[in-house]
Amino acid sequence: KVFITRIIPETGLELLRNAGIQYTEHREKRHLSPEELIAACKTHDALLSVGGNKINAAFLQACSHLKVVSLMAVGYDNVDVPAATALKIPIGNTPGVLSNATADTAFLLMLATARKAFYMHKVIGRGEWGFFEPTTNLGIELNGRTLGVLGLGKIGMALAKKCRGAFDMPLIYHNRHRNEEAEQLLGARYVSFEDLLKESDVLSLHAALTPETAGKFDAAAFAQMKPGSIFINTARGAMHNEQDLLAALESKTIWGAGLDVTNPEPMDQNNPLLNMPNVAVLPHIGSATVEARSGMARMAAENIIAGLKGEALPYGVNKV
Ligand code: 8YV
Repeated sequence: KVFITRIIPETGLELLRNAGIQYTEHREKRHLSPEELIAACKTHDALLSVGGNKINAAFLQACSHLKVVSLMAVGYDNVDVPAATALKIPIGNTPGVLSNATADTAFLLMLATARKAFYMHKVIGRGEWGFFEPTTNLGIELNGRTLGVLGLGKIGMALAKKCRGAFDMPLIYHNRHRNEEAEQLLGARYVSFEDLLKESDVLSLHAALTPETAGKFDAAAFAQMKPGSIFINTARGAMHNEQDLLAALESKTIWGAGLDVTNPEPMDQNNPLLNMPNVAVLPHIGSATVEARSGMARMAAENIIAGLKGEALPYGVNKV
């Protein structure tokens, strides 16, 4: 029996049913508390986790009977993987299938920010379209500008290819490892983190949230970026300091920002970022396409099926 923390696409549920696996879905529109999640998992053999439930050491110790914890997400910063490995609990995730959707979201935010699109939409809604003047409502063009990527994995590569095709953007990146495919295929240049800040016209985050990347974009980082630059975060809100970002935008230290992830989530509806012309914010919809979500549900279910059989997970994070 599997406990599923949210309503998920049929592709995943159908696979589970066909494998003869029973499941319970938490269908209420609210987060489960840590105590409720433990209580639910006590009566199940596996967990299919959606929405960043804290899979920490306390949870894993309380639920050490679980045969598999399958995340319907690529990011696993919410999981204490060493604790899971020590307890021999396999952890699965869903990489690859959401790369295009998330890169599309970053691309959308870049363009929306550069042309103040979300703000203009609100201006019309307020009845303030007004009188045309050639010097107002001006954005900036992305063509030929330098794309900087922090974390050049599958999602960063998907974005870099789109930006090369659409806007002929040169690519620089900073990463834990060199990305030879990017260097050969796209002529990408590996740079230090400081040079990434200094040289990017658009700086897009595609790294995992780790102690190394948490809070990395603070006042000191924004101060090193170009005045005409755009900051894009579709990775995790905890990588940027939102007050520092607001200050950098207000002081025109940077040109604009596009966020699909915020800190905290959900973002407060009165957050001043929502009223700034050069800012575009989305409610964590990076992977929210029919294609990506049905693929993620399928992969998450495949991990459950393998884990319950005691087999290695097809999309495993740890070796147990
Ligand atoms: C998910 C995500 O929607 O995959 C990830 O890491 O952030 C999103 O695709 C979210 O984590 C829900 O589990």
